[in-house]
Amino acid sequence: MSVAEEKKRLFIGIRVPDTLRDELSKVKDKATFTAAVRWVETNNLHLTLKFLGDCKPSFVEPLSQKLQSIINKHHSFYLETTVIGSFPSPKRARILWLGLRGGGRLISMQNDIDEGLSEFGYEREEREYHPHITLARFKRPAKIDLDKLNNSLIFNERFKVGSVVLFESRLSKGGAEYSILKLFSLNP
Ligand code: 3AM
Repeated sequence: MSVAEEKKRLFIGIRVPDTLRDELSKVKDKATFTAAVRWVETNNLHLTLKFLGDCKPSFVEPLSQKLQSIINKHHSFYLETTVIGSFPSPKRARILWLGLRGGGRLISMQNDIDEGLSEFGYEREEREYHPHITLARFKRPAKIDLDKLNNSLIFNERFKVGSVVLFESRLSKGGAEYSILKLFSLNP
């Protein structure tokens, strides 16, 4: 077995509820982009809190203990959808996302995770955390009409977040496949 096969590609995130997943699966039917775009599989839709990259399997246990101790200090909260946007800009879009608003609880938890994992040598995120669900990736920077897309779709979803997930991402020619390695329940 090669070294690459031994490692697990990990990230910490939040699952998207089925109701919102179903709504989001309709975005691609409304989008009229001419640029080449790869849509995220409905099952893979998630909110990333921290990307960890390739990790040794033996790291999963100490990582999980640390995450558990962080999550134990936080309570469940609600997230609300905002609008569809793009990174880095609509003129040169690489990523299409749905924005989320989570008030202080999401930001405080994400900040604690970011800070807590610096103990393991992970760099702290310098950019401001911008909660989003990635919907699609453009193969090349594309100019897109976000107003048209947002006007054709109305997202007004509010959902409860009761847990945080340690995901494993497996990359293949067919795209990424995410599976739940561990689930950490927030306090009610
Ligand atoms: O949920 P989003 O799309 O924000 O882009 C990847 C995805 O984020 C990101 O981790 C999430 C789960 O795959 N990601 C992938 N490679 C990355 C890297 N090298 C990365 N984030 C930072 N550095």
